[in-house]
Amino acid sequence: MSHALFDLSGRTALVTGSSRGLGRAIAEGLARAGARLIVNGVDPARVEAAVAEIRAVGYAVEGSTFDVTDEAGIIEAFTHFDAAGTEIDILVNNAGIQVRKPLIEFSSAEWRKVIETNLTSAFVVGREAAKRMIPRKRGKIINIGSLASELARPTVGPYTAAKGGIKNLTRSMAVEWAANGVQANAIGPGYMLTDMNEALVKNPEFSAWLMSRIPSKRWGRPDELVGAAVFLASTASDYVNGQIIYVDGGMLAAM
Ligand code: GCO
Repeated sequence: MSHALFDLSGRTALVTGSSRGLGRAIAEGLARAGARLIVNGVDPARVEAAVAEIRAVGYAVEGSTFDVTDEAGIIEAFTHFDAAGTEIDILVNNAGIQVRKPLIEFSSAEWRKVIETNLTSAFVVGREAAKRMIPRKRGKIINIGSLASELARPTVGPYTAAKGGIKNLTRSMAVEWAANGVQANAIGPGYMLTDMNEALVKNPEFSAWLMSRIPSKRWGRPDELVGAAVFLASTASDYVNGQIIYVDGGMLAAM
C-alpha cells in the first residue's frame, strides 16, 4: 500500500527510452505506484513487447514509438496524445546513448549524435510536454542525468557534456516553469547494471577501479532508481525544483 503522498493514481507518465534498461525499470516503478504508463522507444517491436509484458502483470500501459532525435516525430506524437485526450502529467526524459573513445577521435557528427540523443531530446520532448502542462498548472518533468553531470572520466566526453547540460537544462526548466505548477528535477544514476554498461562490467580492471571509488562497493540495479523517480513524480516533491538526486552508492561523496 503506497502512502497517498507517493500515489500516482490518475496520473499518466511518458518515459522515453523505456522499452529496456533504466527507462524500463523507472516506467514499471511508476506503474506500480499507480500511474498509467506510456512506453516509448524507437523500435516498434521492442515497444510492443514491453507494452505486452507490462500489461501482462496488470498495469495500464500503451506504447508510443518515436525517435527522440526527430522533432517532427515528437510533435506528431504529442498531437496524437492531444487528439486522444491523453494528458501527460509526468515526463521522464530517459532516452540516451553512450559512445566511448578518446575525445580527440570523435567526429563532429558522432559528437552531435550523442548531444542530440542525450540532451537536445530532453529539451524538445520537455518543451512539447510543458506546452500542455503549463495551461493545466500542473506537471512533473524528470530528466535523467548521470554521475557524469558532475564528474568526467576519459573516453566519454560527448556523453559527459550532454549530462552536464541535462543538469542546467533542468534548472532552466525549473526557473521558467515552476510558477506554472510544473516541477522539473533530475535523477543522476551512478554506475548501474544495464546493457549500456555491459562492456564495463566485463572489464576486470574497470570494475576493480570502480569498486575502489564507490563507498557501497557494488554496481547499482536499475530498480534502485524507482524510489527517487516516484518521489519526483508525486505530490511529495511539489516544492522541489531544479534539483538533481544522485543514486550512486555514495560515489560523488567520496574523494
Ligand atoms: C561510462 C558509463 C557511465 C555510466 C553512468 C555513470 O562509460 O562511464 O557509461 O557514463 O553509464 O552515466 O553515472
